[in-house]
Amino acid sequence: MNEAVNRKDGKIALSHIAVAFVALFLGAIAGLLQTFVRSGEIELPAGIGYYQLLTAHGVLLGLVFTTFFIIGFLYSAISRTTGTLTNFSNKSGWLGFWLKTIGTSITTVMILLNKATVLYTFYAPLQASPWFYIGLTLVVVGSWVSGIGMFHQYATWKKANKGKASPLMSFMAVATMVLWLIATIGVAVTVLFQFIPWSFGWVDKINILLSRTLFWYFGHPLVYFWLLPAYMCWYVVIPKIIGGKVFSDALARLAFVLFVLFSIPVGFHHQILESGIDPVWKFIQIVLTFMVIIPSLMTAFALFATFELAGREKGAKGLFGWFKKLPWGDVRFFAPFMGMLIFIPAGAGGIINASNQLNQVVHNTLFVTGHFHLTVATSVALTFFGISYWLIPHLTGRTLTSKINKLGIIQTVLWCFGMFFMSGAMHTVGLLGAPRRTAFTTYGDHSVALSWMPYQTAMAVGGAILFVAILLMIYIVIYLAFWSPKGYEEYPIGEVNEQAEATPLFLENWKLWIGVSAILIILAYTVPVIDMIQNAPPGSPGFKLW
Ligand code: HAS
Ligand code: CU
Repeated sequence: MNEAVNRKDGKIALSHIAVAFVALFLGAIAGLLQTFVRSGEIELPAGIGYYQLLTAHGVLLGLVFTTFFIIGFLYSAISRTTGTLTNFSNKSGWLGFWLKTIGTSITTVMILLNKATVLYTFYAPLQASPWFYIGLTLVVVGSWVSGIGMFHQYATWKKANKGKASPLMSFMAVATMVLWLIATIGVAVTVLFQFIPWSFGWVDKINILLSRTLFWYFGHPLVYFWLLPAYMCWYVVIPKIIGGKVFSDALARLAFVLFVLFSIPVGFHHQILESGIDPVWKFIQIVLTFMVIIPSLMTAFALFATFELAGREKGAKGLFGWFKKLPWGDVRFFAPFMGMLIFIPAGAGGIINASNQLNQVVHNTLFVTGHFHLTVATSVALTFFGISYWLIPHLTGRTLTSKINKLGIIQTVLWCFGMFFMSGAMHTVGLLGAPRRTAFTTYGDHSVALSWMPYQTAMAVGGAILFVAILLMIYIVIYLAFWSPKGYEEYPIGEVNEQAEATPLFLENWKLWIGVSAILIILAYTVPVIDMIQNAPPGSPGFKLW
């Protein structure tokens, strides 16, 4: 097995990560300004709209930062664990990168020109310029090309190592991309067959309910596409950093398989309050939503076990003695760990969202915005930062210095503080009824709306702290890429605990898992989608409300 990612292959990962951090920086500026507008502190200059910024923020952070970082990281994981990339995988890596980058540029320009102020969910009947949708299509097609490149590499390894379980990291990368490919079919169908013809004016009307359903068919697994690479770090990288072992290879693989099975047929939990869907089908999809909580609970269990076993190995005593043995001063551990810790309340918030009665209270309020700033913007983002501290120097042939390690710890603490204020205020004010996706308004000085104001100020304070943290992160990334001393930084990959059971090979039976996944999707979606098409209302023309 190669000790390092091959330099030539490493460039694919590095290029993706570079675009990811540019997007992070631009998206963060939008985020900072939003919190200020929303709290009534400032008005935007030069005709920039609040919703325009909100679109830029969601697209650049939710879609661009994540997708680029993830594909870069997965490419590095595959090439680190299966050896030098085949010619085909290398070429696909680059083709995928360029398609995604061109697509992202088109989409971003359309948003900046104020021709696509439709938010990152681009709900119909809001209608953007067709180029916005074409840009998104290129991003999706590019990600497919990248995925196919990874599958090819994995298949080549499998052929050369018949009868053996693949390296855990590669398996996880493949599972993540399988999930992504199945999920993106939904968004591809709605964009190609609904949004593009409609925005060019080839057809006058769009079936709104169908477009939203196809969006959420994709939109929910999207959140696991963000989460699974973080889980790769938690399952495989963290054990190595803390001087422990992967608790169980089989459990980790099973968790990933369960995500492939259950993360797609659940989109209706975003549409609980959407009319036109029979409650029976909502109920079925909510039951499946509760199934997809299980692999996260398995992950929590495996992590606690990993921590405890590593601690006992180092002489920890008692129920919680292991806690003191964790390497608190190592940012490669500390940043992802804070991500895990915050995933406990973040996941609890998700379970609240998914509960029918409670969803009536929180839907379309800032509570939901609070939820996803804990999940994707803290658990996932802090883990991605945690990965960057070693991955960037690993790929550039440099080292993580103790000064940057310290700065990284400060960065993590600032992030948690900022998020505490911002997301904490969002959750609370959401329960008081403050809607999400709105600019500053007091609704004619209504007393209820006025009671939200202090929380919106707290959101702005949190947003400002987070912005400082972003600047620090950007400095760290640039330092690690260009200025850090030359040397070798380890790519940490944990070994599996010897006492764990051997991994059953059926876990790698992709035909089986993709088959079961297809059955679940057909079960959960066929009848309601036919109903949406057959009993569709007349359809809607496009609106540009900005
Ligand atoms: Fe969610 C809305 C339900 C997870 C992201 N979610 C959103 C949106 C986003 C998002 C972006 O059912 C908004 C979309 C929009 O714009 O409208 N979500 C869930 C559920 C889960 C969940 C049930 N969400 C996520 C993750 C996300 C994410 C992960 C991003 C990465 N979410 C919803 C629902 C809505 C929703 C509704 C729609 C709301 C509405 O009405 O609009 C579950 O997957 C959560 C399971 C997680 C757990 C936690 C396990 C804990 C672990 C950590 C262990 C810690 C350790 C360290 C070991 C059960 C693994 C501790 C150490 C110590 C020493 C203590
Ligand atoms: Cu969801």
